Amino acid sequence: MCQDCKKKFYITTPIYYPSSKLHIGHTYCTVAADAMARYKRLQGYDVMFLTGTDEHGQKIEEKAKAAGVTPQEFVDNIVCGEKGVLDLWKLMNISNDRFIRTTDDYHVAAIQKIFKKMYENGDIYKGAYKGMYCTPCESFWTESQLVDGKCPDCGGEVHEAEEEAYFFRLSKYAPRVRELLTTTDFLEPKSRVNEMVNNFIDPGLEDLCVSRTSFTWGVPVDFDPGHVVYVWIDALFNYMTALGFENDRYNDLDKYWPCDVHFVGKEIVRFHSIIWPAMLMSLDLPLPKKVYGHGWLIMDGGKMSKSKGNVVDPYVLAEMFGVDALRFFLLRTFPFGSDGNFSNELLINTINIDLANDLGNLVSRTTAMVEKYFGGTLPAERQFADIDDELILMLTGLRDRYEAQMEKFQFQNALDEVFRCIQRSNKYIDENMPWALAKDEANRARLATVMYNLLESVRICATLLLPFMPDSCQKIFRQIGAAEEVTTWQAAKLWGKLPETVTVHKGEAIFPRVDTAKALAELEELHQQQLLAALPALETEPLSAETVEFDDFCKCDLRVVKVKDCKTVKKSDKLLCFTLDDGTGEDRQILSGVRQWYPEPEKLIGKTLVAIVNLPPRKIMWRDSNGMLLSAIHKEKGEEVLHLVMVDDAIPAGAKLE
Ligand code: ME8
Repeated sequence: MCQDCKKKFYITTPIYYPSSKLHIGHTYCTVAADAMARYKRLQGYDVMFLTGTDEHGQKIEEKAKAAGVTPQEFVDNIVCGEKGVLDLWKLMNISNDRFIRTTDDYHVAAIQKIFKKMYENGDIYKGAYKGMYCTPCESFWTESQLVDGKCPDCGGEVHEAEEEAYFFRLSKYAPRVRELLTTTDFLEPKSRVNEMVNNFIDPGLEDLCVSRTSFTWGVPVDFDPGHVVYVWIDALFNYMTALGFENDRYNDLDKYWPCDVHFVGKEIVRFHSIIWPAMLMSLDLPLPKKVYGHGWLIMDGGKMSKSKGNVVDPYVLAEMFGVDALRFFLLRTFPFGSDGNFSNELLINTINIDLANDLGNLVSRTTAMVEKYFGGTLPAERQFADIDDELILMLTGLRDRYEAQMEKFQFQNALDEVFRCIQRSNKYIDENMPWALAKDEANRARLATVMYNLLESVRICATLLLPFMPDSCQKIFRQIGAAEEVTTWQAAKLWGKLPETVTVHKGEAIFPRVDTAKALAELEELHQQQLLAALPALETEPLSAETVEFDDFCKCDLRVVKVKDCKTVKKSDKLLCFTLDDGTGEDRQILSGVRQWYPEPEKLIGKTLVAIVNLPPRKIMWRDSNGMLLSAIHKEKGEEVLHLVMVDDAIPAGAKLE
């Protein structure tokens, strides 16, 4: 069919904030959208799959400042740099057709035009933004955001203030948006509709402040310098500018708009189901057909976040378990509309049970038996039995059952259908006992039929698994000798598409079993490293709140000492034994637990240190220790680091410190 005659399907993910590297939670939605896009392509649709990055806003401006780079340099690094957003989507085998960055020139210019249009049609007006203002942070806060009446960022005083700002007449569209949500399938799952109506629309929608003057990293309002467009307006319109709305860069608006579905995380459903349609209504533009609000991957009882140290690195997981296993796990384990508890155990179990045991075994047993009993190529003889009918019926009906679930974005249920067939096929092996049939040459036709039926089952299941595990399914096709024309959507509903005398190629195990204990230990080790890396590099003890009397302090006799000798202490991995010149003419011996930081004690000989010399003598490891050397301690990545206090070598031994 020619490209133009094909039915169109336009799907989007949210565009990500490149304020830090993405984690496994971010990959969830993109993997789901990718599976959906691949599924629609398999069905024969002309698909436009869009993802991208949302690069403006105060947060990015602040992070860039802290990193000492420009905001553009900052986002360029996270989007295009090593292991950045683009690298991650490549790694995860994401088949997006387009990638938009909101800093792209064509998008910026289009946003300016859109803002102006809404200003000209009266839906954007200039007003005053009132709130509690924190001067050092240059930020407005609402009463409810304040912490004990103070700025939630710096804890400082706030005062009532007003700032010129533009507003969008969101209130005007409340009745139409309410109707859209309550009388159509615009927003799914349905539970999210109640949330929007009860929590936001019915309590009263206020007009939305859509410009800022407190920072500059945004799309400038071209007719009023000093104002930048509110980041959500800039972000939401990406779905249309990426097709060519108000720009010449692309020309696909007529082809793909209105969008078939926006996949979004639950916390941004409000923006997509209230603000977005209202703005489109203001411009008299067709509304997207659907917004689907998916749940979060939860870890340790909460959302993944860098500050909690529970962020899971998709690079690590993909390297350990394989990209396809990871993609599959995300969509197989959690219902798309609800939250799901992510754990490494669950990931490994899913791989071992579904992929290694069920699917992997079916493929490897089947191909191994065809090789063993027929040298790899099936003979043409057939002998069908009643027991085959149930399998064939189940497999030829699979595509419709799968489709019904995929159309509702119920990936988990769709995969359930496929895996029921895989399990049924494994049972079919046990029922038919090919190893017993192989014992008698008279069963040759029956054995060939059993093998053929199994290969057909694998073919159909792998075709429907293509959107989830594209590379692995191609490997399966090679192993079972399935050419491209028998792995199509049409062929997935038909039995007997493999050649009668098909040749298999048994290869490596496609889904190797994971050694659970070993993998968990490795992941735990990596997690600990990650926690350490997340700690501030340098930690120092808080200053003591307790005061010390001057006279008490003066009682400490602190002297400059020179190291005459320094040795390790037998049977102690902590201690060093110092022989010191303290200016009295007699050697002073001090034992100090600093060996860990000075593994070559002889290098300390000749150094000028500071000791407190009037402590009562102590016995440490049966040796006398007369005093204590002063040292400076801090923590680096959670590890204590110690430095002996060293002073200028020009100071003579015995000099008193005051
Ligand atoms: O919200 N589980 O960007 P973002 C599932 N720029 N999904 C998660 C998740 C988790 N643990 N953590 C994050 C933005 N997400 C805006 C979007 S669209 C016009 C603008 C999802 O990078 C989150 O729910 O903060 C959201 O849908 C997406 O990642 C992007 O989040």
